[in-house]
Amino acid sequence: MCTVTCLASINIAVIKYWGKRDEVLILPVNDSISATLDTDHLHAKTTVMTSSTFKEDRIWLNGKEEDIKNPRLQNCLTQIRKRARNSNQWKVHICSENNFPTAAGLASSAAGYACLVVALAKLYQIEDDITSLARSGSGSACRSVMGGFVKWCMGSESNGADSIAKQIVPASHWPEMRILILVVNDTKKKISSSIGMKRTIETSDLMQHRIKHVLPNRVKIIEQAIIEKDFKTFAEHTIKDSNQMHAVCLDAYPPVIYMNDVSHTIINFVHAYNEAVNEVKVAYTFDAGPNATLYLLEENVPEFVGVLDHFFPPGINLEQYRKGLTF
Ligand code: 2P0
Repeated sequence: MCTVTCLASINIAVIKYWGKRDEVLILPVNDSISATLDTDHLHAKTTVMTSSTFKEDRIWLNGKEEDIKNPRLQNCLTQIRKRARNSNQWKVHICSENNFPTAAGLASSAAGYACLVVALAKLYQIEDDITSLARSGSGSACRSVMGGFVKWCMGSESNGADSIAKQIVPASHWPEMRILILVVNDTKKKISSSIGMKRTIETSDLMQHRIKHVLPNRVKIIEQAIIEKDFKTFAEHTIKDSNQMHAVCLDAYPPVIYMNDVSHTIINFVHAYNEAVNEVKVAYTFDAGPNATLYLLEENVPEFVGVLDHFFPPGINLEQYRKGLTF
C-alpha cells in the first residue's frame, strides 16, 4: 500500500483565461496570469492511495463518491499512468476535500485538479513538467501547480506540448500583496465556465478584438508590472481585464451573465474609494460568478476594510465570508 497527501490552493487570474482553441486538449486562445494563494487559506486537500487489494479506481469529493468515469478525470489518470516512472499498476483511491464552496466561481476545479495531479505525480514518481497534466483536468488548474504569480503560456503546438504554466515570481517577491475575497453568493453557478467560454468564442465579435488587439500587449505590461512591483499598473490592467472578460460574456448570444447587482455595487465602491484616496490602492477582479476578489497592499488593508465594513456591514449586503489572504 502507498499513500500520498497534498494541498493545493486556488488561483485568482488577473489576465483571464476565457476561450479554448481545442476543447479536448484544453488549449486556450490566450496567455493568462494569476496569483496562487498560499495553502493556509482556501485549498483542496487530496489523498491518493494504491493497494493490491483495490479492485477499481474510485474517487470521493467532499465525502461523497463521484463517478470515476468523468472524462476529464480519466484523461488525467490515463496520461499520468503513461508517464509513470514506476511500474505501479494497482488501482487508485482518491479522496479530495475543499475547505471552501465548490463550483461557486472560486476556482475549486483549479485547486482540485492541481492537487490531484501533484499527488498522483508523487505516487507515480513523475518528475518533469506536470502543469500540462493538470491542464487536461481543468485549464486553470495548471496555474495552481505553482505558487506566486504564474503565467499559463497558451503555446502554439497543436498537440498542446508547449501549453504549460511557468512561475513569473514566487510569492516572496511581492510579500506585501494581499488578496481579499468577498463572497457575494456561494451557491453553484448557473452557467459553467466551459459552457460560458464556448458560447463567447462562438458568438462574440468583441472576443476577436480582445484576443488579437488587447491581450498580447496587456500580458506583457502586467508581467512587467509584477516584476517591478508596480501596483498602479498591475491594478489598472487587472480591473480592465476583468471588465473585458465580462464584456465579452455579455456580447455572447445569448449573453453569459455572472455578476449581479452586489458585484456592480462592489465595482462602484472600489472606484469611489480609489478616487477618494486619489490613488489606485485596490483592484477588483471577478471570475465566472458574482464574487469579488480584491488585490491590495498590506499597508492599505486596515483602512480599506474599515471603509468596507462601514458600507457593507457584515451580514447585510454581503455574506460574511471575508478573508484577508496572503498568496
Ligand atoms: C481564469 N476562469 O483565468 C478564468 C477566469 C474563470 C474566469 O479559468 O473548462 O474551470 O475546466 O478549462 O479552468 C475557469 O475555467 O475551465 C477559469 P475549464 P476552468 O481563472
